[in-house]
Amino acid sequence: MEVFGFETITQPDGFPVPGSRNGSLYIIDVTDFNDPVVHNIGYDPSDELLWFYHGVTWKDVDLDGDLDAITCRMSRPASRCINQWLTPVLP
Ligand SMILES: [Ca+2]
Repeated sequence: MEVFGFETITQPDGFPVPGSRNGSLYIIDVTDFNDPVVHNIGYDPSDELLWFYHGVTWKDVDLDGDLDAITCRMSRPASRCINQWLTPVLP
């Protein structure tokens, strides 16, 4: 509610096991529990690495008054783990 003005669930997705797929970071609008709307805010079509997201902390990083998503993501096969800062913009 605090970030988007309506009820949401934040869902980090993916895990680096054989046969797994690319993960992402999803915002799920649960205003209507019978018709949830899923928004993918972690997907970058230009990125060729497979990323897996492991958690989210909401913090206003740039001090603009809006909470930003800080997440840790890991890639496969490079096995890099980095912190990422996302400004969530829903379509
Ligand atoms: Ca901000």
